[in-house]
Amino acid sequence: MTASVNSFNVTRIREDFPILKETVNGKPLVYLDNAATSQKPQAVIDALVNYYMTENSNVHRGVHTLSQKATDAYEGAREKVRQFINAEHDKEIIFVRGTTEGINLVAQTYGRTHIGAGDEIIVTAMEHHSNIVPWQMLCEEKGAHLKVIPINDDGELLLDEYEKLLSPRTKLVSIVHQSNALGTINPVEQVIELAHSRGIPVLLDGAQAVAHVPIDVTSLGCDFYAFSGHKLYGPTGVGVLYGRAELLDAMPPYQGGGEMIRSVSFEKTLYNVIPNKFEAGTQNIAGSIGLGVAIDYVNSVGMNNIAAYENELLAYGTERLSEIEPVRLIGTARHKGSILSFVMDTAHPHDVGTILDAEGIAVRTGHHCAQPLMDRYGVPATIRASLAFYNTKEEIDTLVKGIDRVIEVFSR
Ligand code: C6P
Repeated sequence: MTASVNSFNVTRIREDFPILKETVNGKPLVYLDNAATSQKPQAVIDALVNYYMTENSNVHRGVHTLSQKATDAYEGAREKVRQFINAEHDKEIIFVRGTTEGINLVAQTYGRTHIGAGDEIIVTAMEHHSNIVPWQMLCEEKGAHLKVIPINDDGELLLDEYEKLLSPRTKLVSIVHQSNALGTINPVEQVIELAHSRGIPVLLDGAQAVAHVPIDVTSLGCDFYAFSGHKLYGPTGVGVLYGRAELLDAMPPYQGGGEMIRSVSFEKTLYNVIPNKFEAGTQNIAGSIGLGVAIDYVNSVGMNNIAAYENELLAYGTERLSEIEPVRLIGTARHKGSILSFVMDTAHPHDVGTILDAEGIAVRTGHHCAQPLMDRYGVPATIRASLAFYNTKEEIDTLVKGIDRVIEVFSR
């Protein structure tokens, strides 16, 4: 155990998240659905209330004091995001609705400009639908092809197969940083190096990774990085697309409207510079400010502390679940984030989820928006316990007791 984990005070941290005091079905809430969305610390809730009570105004549009305050707070949040992922420039941070919108933005702008008939886009077998469907839509429109990097039974990418897929027709590699359904943390450095050595840009879907591992887009060297605020303890409805300035500058706009223009006439419209070029219309101002406060919060805990503590929880959970006979873990990669996905030979995932809910335990059951991955494992669905840094070993024990209850019910 490292010194940082020793100094990690989870009891103290739990005090910051009011919802963790709730009861569900008469039992204390055990929230293990953090990959779907994370809970919000009081500081983020207060920031939203405070914004609407004291600063609410539109940004970049008024000379009046409130508008200036809101603009400063909004642009301040952009700078916090920049620092958090270590991007070089603020203008490389585009506020979007979430990971889904970030990937669609790249598909509809970069993709439509650079990808044509016969070209290829590479994804992996473990993608969320958000990193499959936008590319399929583009492929259908352009006559391009989607290529899929296979995985082994542990849920690890087959890098040799990846290398074989790279061809002069490959125009983009778009892969998930951490799988939402398996927990696998992909070797993105190697993936990027192999693509870049052939001049191919790389997009990383950071929806899950951003809350669990420190992200440094500059040292990674990725071309695009997309994530959602709500998985990083921030509000829903806001997310980030990072793009290298050189690429964003050259891309056409995504949506047209206010803010994204420099001048408009009926003859010709001139577009704004980045990031405004990609932020058409009134943005989720409160959400962006709330995301900035969520970043302050996780920074105060420390991303390295979070990662170390969650690894400890994951190891404990893996050990406990592996001891249970009918439980089969899906996703046993050597390098994993804090996700425990499993099936039980004796019970359907939805029944397991319902019984656990009666015990106050929130897990997600289903295909986790990764149907091709479920097909790869030959299962329709899994039960997924996804852990955050406010979870505890005692909660994992409660999960184990809940699974014992499932076994009892199904053995009758
Ligand atoms: N995964 C889950 O329960 P949005 O919905 O845009 O915030 O995020 C989409 C998304 C993209 N990529 C990955 C790897 C994701 O995990 C998600 C969201 C949630 O696993 C909801 S389906």
